[in-house]
Amino acid sequence: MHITALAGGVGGARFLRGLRHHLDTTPGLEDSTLTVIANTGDDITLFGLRVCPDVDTLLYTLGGGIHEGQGWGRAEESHRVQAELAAYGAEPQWFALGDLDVGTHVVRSQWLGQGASLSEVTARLAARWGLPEQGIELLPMTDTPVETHVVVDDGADGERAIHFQEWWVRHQASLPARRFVVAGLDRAAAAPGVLDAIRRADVVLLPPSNPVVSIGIILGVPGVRDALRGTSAPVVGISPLISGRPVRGHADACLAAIGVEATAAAVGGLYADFLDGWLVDPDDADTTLRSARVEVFDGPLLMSDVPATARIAEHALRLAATVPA
Ligand code: FO1
Repeated sequence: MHITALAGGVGGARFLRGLRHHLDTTPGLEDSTLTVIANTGDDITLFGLRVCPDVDTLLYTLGGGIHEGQGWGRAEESHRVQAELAAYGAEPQWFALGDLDVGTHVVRSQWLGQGASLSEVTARLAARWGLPEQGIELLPMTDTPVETHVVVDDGADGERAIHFQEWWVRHQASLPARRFVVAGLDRAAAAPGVLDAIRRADVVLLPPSNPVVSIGIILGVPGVRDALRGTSAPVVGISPLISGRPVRGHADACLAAIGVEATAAAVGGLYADFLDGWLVDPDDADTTLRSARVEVFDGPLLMSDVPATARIAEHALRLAATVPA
């Protein structure tokens, strides 16, 4: 079986690690392969280095190098480089760059500077983290540099656009967001392999990633939404909300910015034109979607550890086998 998934950072990476565990421990499914299409709207250039937070969270989580407590960045990390940058008064200091993590950004920036595409660079990074050996292909959604910006209310001064990371990390999504603008997205082309991976999959999954600034951004890449509408594979999504609240992150603030209610029903509604199955938590079992073609199922969605997450993935795959595509 070949599974294609669209993913953001922490939630998507943890779900996919559980999925890989489920496949590896289920007789007959061990040879299944996975293509992961990663959001790159979170990307940012800092200190001259290209940082791709969602790609790196996927690499480190699936490759066994993630800082489990944070959900992003490297395990056993130190911050000597950042301390040195601070001593020079270099900004920004609100974004924590660990020493091991800096190695990834340096090599990525070097390879990009030598003319490699983000897809090629990501494939080289994935090789170091052992993803191909696990049957996992990691693709950036596009090779075109794109960046999500948040238009915030600046009081008397009106509106101001800031980089997504500044809004998310520095302000913890506390500045009221009016809208998201993704610089470069309208001119971006899907990265090589992205559209084919959706069209040729046996199953397409939407992990419980942020529906606005992760999955929503991938859906904005020209051709992706059409590929999802046109694929013959069943498309199953997992709600990122439990009882109207994200387990982590600020999906509720993102949904408020686009005028969508923070409910499993409203999030499922964002995907209703291509979704076949929608998995919600038992706390949201009363969820109904306006689109009659999407079947709604419920099962525990708390990704408390790898085995619990593997059970969620198993449930999603069972739904994929039952819903009409
Ligand atoms: N998230 C934070 O909350 N604070 C940080 O200082 C921070 C640094 C950081 C460095 C590298 C990286 O790959 C990710 C990092 N993140 C940090 C996480 C990340 O920026 C966000 O959670 C995502 O972009 C949202 O998906």
